[in-house]
Amino acid sequence: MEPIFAETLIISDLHLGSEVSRAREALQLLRVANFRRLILLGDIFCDLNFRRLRKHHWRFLSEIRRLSNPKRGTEVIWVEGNHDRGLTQVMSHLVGIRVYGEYEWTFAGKRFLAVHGHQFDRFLVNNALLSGIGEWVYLNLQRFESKQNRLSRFLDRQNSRWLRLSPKVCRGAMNLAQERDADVVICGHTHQAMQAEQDGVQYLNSGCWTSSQVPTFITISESDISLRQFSGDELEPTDDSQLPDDDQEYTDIHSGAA
Ligand SMILES: [Mn+2]
Repeated sequence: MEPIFAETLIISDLHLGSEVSRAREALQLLRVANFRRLILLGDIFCDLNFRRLRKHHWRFLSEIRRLSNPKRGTEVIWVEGNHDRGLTQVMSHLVGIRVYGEYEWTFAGKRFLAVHGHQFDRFLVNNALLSGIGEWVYLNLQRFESKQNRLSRFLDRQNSRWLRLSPKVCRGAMNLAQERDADVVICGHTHQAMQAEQDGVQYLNSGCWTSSQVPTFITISESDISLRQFSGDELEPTDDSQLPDDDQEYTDIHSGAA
């Protein structure tokens, strides 16, 4: 993977606490990339059940906390997703960063708007509970995908829901960008990385970091805005034996002042 230098790095839909979360690779990305601002664009968590968090999930959170230390000069922004709802208070205490519903900024003469995207998901807005259950099952069963056919069909149906959702979120985001006079609008939520441009508004979807897809992220620099795939193959494997056990990390992340 070539070196990453960006003013802003954006990732979404990591779903920490789910079996399919690619926390280890997300952590690798944070460690190899050079950036001044990090936007966590929603659904970083799967739910509020912290007991489901694995060693790498805690390690990712520790890294976020480390990055957000004011002395480092890195700005960390959390934009709330539908799975992160209710986490605002918890996260500001635990990791020490602010959580936004939407985040707007200006860089290199362009106005940017970052919003998770569930706001444009009519099915989710109208059937929050049903949709929540479907999505939970979808994420948790992905690991059995190849073993059972009936399950595969269910997962395919869920996948096609995401695919249908992709243009809807794009349209909704484009409309909001027009309203807000933004040049670039960025969403997650659909788990489908994509780019589009219409009437001078640029749309990007940051995709996801769960096992069924290639992990993707967005970088913004002075000269370009790119949607990129993560390939960790060339990276040094992390040596687990050198790291503290789960309990120690848990203490570590809870002990410092927020
Ligand atoms: Mn979402």
